[in-house]
Amino acid sequence: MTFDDLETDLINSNVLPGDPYDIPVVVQDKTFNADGTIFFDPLDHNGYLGDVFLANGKAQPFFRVERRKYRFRFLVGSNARFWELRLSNGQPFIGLGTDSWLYPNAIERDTLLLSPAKRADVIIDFTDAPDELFLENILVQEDGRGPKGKLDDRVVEIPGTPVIKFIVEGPPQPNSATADVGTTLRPHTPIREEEIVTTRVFEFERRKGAWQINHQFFDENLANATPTLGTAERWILRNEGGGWWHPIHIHLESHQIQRVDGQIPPLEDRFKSDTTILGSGTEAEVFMKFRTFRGPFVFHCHNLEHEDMRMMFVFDPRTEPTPSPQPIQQSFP
Ligand SMILES: [Cu+2]
Repeated sequence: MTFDDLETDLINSNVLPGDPYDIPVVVQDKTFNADGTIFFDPLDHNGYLGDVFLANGKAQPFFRVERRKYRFRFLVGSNARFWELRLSNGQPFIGLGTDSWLYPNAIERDTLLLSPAKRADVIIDFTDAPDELFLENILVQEDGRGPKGKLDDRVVEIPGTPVIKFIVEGPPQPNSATADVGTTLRPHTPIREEEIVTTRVFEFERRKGAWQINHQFFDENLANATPTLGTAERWILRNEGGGWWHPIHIHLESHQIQRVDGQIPPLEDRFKSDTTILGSGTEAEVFMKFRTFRGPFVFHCHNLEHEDMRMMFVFDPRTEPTPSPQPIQQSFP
């Protein structure tokens, strides 16, 4: 089957209110039964993978674009698949932000490495693009563990797996999207080392046929961590390995990645995010500041099957310094 056999318009039957040049896109992977219903095995706790890629719920979608800049807000809505998205002509993206936050300045991004729950806010400039190009995935993943590797992201002659076909039409258009690499966006205030009052270590691993943090399953009545409101903490997020990847999603606040396996992270990960990708055996050091609300809140692996099989912890910011763990003070809504 080719894109021409089964073309569906990405946008026209699926328009959200707003700017026609500011396009939300959810990418997912699904497996379908012969009758077109979605196949799902509730006993598979490793992580669901699909063999059909969807954008905004559509298989093999196309999107007609003018020769100008468009803003895309990508969200990964897959259960367990990781993606590295690129444009088939090798053209970079202009990165505006990640997860819910803008960067201090727009940056160039050759590819977008994304896990379940991660978002990428980018501009694609179609002004000089070929008449047809694809958004494609270059990660190779065969099971819920995580990607096995990737196609060479610099060799555009080896195509990735298409996600969206762009049909680029008409002459170059003037447009109001003035953002370019380097454009000032939103000031960034780093959390400083001197602000850190507590370090906590969280180890993510497969045990007893399910998924644990620090050798414990999720307990909704237990606050595993009780930070003090108004303070900042260092959290060490450690993946115990086995080939498993875990995207760690922390609610309530952004966190700021300091190091991944001792190294400064790539530029696109140095600011605010709420989901940090832990490759197998990887350790990330993040800073987080508890500015606003008492809990309880959760953090968890965003591989949905890992999360549902209890790889989740509770943190419950308190007004006074409190040793942890503690029983939670108020129940989840
Ligand atoms: Cu996981």
